[in-house]
Amino acid sequence: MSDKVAARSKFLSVFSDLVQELQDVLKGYGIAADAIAWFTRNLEYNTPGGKLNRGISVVDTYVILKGYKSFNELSVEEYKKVAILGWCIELLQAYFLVADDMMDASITRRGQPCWYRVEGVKDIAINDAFMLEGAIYILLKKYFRNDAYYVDLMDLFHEVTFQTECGQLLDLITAPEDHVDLDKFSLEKHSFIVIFKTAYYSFYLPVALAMFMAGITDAKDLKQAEDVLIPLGEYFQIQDDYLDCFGKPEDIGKIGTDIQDNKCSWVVNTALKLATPEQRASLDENYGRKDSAKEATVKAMFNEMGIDKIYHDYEEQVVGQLKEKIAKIDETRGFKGEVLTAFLNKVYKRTK
Ligand code: GPP
Ligand code: MG
Ligand code: MG
Ligand code: MG
Repeated sequence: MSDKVAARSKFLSVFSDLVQELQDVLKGYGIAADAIAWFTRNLEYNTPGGKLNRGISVVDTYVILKGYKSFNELSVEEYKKVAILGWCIELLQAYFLVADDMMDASITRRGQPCWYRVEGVKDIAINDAFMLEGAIYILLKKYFRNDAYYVDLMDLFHEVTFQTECGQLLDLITAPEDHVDLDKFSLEKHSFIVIFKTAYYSFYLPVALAMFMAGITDAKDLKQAEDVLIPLGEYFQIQDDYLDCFGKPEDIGKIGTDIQDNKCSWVVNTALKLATPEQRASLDENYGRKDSAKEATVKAMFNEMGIDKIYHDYEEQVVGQLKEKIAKIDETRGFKGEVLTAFLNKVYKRTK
């Protein structure tokens, strides 16, 4: 078994305990058995099916900060706690995705139908999303209430959740379904949207959680982490936008919807910057329409404009800048640049 497969399978083994523990909470409330079964199905359908990068990153970061060679050096209790923090991010992600897929009218997620499209679910998915979020705080309380940093963890989850909701808000109001106005878009607006809707919870949160558990919490170190992880998360979401248009559904596990959904994505913003008046007129007419022929016209134009090459140039440039920043990390208080390099390596040139 490769180290990566072993790390994933150990992390997954904690999930079954956690399901059991959450079921016990519901049993304690005396709720009907079919509600427990529903909640279990919600947890199992929506939480563990993805890449688990965010969750496993909490473990990886903690291992690096503590100076261990691998997660095998953690005690059983220590592993469980850090993995619970990882699963709390995966629950947060599950909560966001269940809701986001309804808002984006998406079809598939992680190679299966979006939860709200599963037989019999529909709008119950809204409550299911809330319950995935609620599970985070049940677990934090169970495992961390006696730790001095318990309030820091809760605070961080609350703040990052709110930041993500702010990003989602701007994402949604910039892309109304019934009215296309490409003048509303800009790369600056795009940058705000993606930093808030993705970078905080996907990149800053896993590292900050591991830092709290490892006791490396000087404000200067949290800031050093944030200063690299936010631009790294921005790059990651630009990849997501790129892959939505140019990726293969069998690689990314979802069918791109950004063009038809009128999304303020990096791809369209880059095209708008370069468009001739004719190309702009065609974008005005074809972008953001629920019509696959119009979508194909837009895609053909993106290809013609060489967006693919611009993306790859951007990627090399941003990765170079991030490496320079990481090389300058001050490690005197115990924070380590290696944490950030590990993240960068997971993101660079991903296809899924
Ligand atoms: C994903 O963006 C956005 C989120 C996961 C944040 C959702 C936030 C909420 C408060 C619900 P996306 O729509 O581009 O992702 P995907 O392409 O995976 O659907
Ligand atoms: Mg979406
Ligand atoms: Mg969305
Ligand atoms: Mg996307």
